[in-house]
Parts: sequence; C-alpha cells; structure tokens
Amino acid sequence: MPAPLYPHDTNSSFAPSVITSTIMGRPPKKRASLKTDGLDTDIIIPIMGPTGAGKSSFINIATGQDLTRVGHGLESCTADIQVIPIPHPNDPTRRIVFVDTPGFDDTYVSDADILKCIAEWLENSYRKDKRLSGIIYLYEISQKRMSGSSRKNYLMFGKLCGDEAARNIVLATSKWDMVKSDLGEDRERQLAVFWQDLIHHGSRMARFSGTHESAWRIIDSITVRDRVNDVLIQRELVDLMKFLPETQAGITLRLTLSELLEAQKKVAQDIQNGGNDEYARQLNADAGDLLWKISSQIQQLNVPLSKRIQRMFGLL
Ligand SMILES: Nc1nc2c(ncn2[C@@H]2O[C@H](COP(=O)(O)OP(=O)(O)OP(=O)(O)O)[C@@H](O)[C@H]2O)c(=O)[nH]1
Ligand SMILES: [Mg+2]
Repeated sequence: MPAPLYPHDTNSSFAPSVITSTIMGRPPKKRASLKTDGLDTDIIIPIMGPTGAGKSSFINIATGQDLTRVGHGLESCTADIQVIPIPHPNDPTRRIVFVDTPGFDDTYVSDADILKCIAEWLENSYRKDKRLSGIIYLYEISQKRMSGSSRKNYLMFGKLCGDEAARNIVLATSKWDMVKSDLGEDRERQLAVFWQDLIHHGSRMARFSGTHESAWRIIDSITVRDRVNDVLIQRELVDLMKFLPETQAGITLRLTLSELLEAQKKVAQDIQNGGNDEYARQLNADAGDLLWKISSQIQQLNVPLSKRIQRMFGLL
C-alpha cells in the first residue's frame, strides 16, 4: 500500500504535526504516525532553495513555532522532506501545508539523492491528486555573488517546475537584515535578470524580511491563486512514465555533475603533478574521494537496461 501523503493528528485534524520522508541511508529526525491522507482542501506550499537560504526559518516564523529544525553551523540542516500542516488563519476549515525541503549542495546528502527524495514526494502527491498551491523559492540576498551551487540549484528548480508552474512560484529573497538596503536593491535587480525565464512565465519576486507579517504576505499571494496543475517533473514521472534520470531535472543534474567531474579530474591531475609530501598525499586522497562521489552520483542517474525492458513490456 502506498504511503500516505501526510498524517492527520490523532486528536485534531488541524493541530500542527510533522512527517518526515527519509533520504536513503539517513534516519528521520522526527517521525509522526502515518494515519490518513491529506485533505482535498489543503493548501500545499513547498519551500525550496539553496541550503542555508532560510527555508526552515521561514516556516517557523510563519507558524510562530519551532516546528522544523534550523541550521546554525556551516553544514546543511534539513536533510529530509518535512510536511507541516497548520490551520489556515482565516479559514478554520482548511489547512496550510508547508513542505520543508533539503537544498541541493547539502553537506551530507548527494544531489542525486536530494533530487530523488523531492521527486518521489512530488510524484506521490500527484498520484494522490494533491495539487500544489504554489512554491516559494528562497534565496539569500546577503550572498555576495551567486555561487556555482546557487546557479545549479536554480537551474534544477526551473527544470523541476517547468514553465506551466511558473505563475504559482514566488521567488523570495531572505536575510535583508544582513545587507545595506541599496546593496540589496542592486542585487535584487541582478537577480531579476538571472531569474528572467521564470519571471517571463509568471513568477513573482518578493522580499521576506524575516517577520511573521512578511511571511504571510508571501503565503497570501499564493493562496489567492488557482492550484498548479502542471509541475513538469510530476507530469514526466506519472503521465509520461519517465524514469527520474530521463526527466528534465535528472538530465540537467547529470550534465552538471559531468561538468563537475571533468573539472575535478583536472584538479586531481594538478595535485598529482604537484609533489609527494604528506600534504600533497592528503590532497590527492581528498580529490580521489570527491571524484568517486561525483562518479557514483552520475552512475545513480543511469536507467538500468532491465528497467527499460520491463517498461517496454508494460511490466512496471
Ligand atoms: N540574519 C538572518 N539570519 C537568518 C534569516 N533567516 C534564516 N537565518 C539563519 O540562516 C541559517 C540557516 O537557516 P535555515 O532556516 O536552517 O536554512 P535552510 O534553508 O532551511 O537550510 P537547509 O535546511 O540546510 O537547506 C540559520 O542560522 C538561521 O538562523 C534572516 O532573515 N536573517
Ligand atoms: Mg532547513
């Protein structure tokens, strides 16, 4: 029997509860009992974005409770999907369901595992006819420049959602307290150019200033819209019966990892040519380790022949 999308609380359907979907090999931090499916009237809003952008903080600030763990070190914090239903503040018959997601470039979990985890959750919700109301993509305005991983994160996000879902996406900038306002505004203008594809298809930019009111302005701008019928990866996995590596997001990740592999091979070669002292040996070992990790992620993004044959004969 397929796992339910998220649980009702045993005592009240509207009490906040958290359910965690586990990434391979990592135990969930919290596990609520899985009882029944979500409600048809639920307003489902995943929060996505690079690791450390403030996704979990956004949910805690919006709910006014510590429902999901916030990271305080250099390492990524959320490693699993966490589903957090709360009562709708203006409509007690409905729930807002936040979905806290891990950011790509997580320090513990590979990007391939993260994509698999997010894709499985989206596939599961689509199969159960639970449509998303919108997606909030958070990005730190305090970042001095857009790093390679932030670019990769946005690229994956765009390929995951597709053009049709764009009008239900809010591209929200966070951590405004960490920049001078004129610098923040300047970066905001640069982001508008970088995000132009999604904006062209209807996504909106917003500022999250770290307050409850600011979080709800963003959430309210989503709740007034019709639900998203067409998140690309959901259609690819369910309607078109593609395997994850065959989806646009899967193909994009594979390409990015292949580029990274080539760059890392060059680094490893330079290190090998650089001497044979203890420091060089350590660098060599680290480079070899990274090469192995990237290669095994690429390997994960291959569809085994046996699966393709099974699909060809309708055995899946
Ligand atoms: N100064 C400042 N810090 C913030 C703000 N929002 C979040 N933070 C801090 O940023 C760090 C990361 O926040 P998280 O909410 O864990 O970020 P996340 O996007 O959930 O990170 P992952 O789970 O690793 O993907 C924490 O130390 C937060 O306290 C903000 O508006 N201003
Ligand atoms: Mg988090």
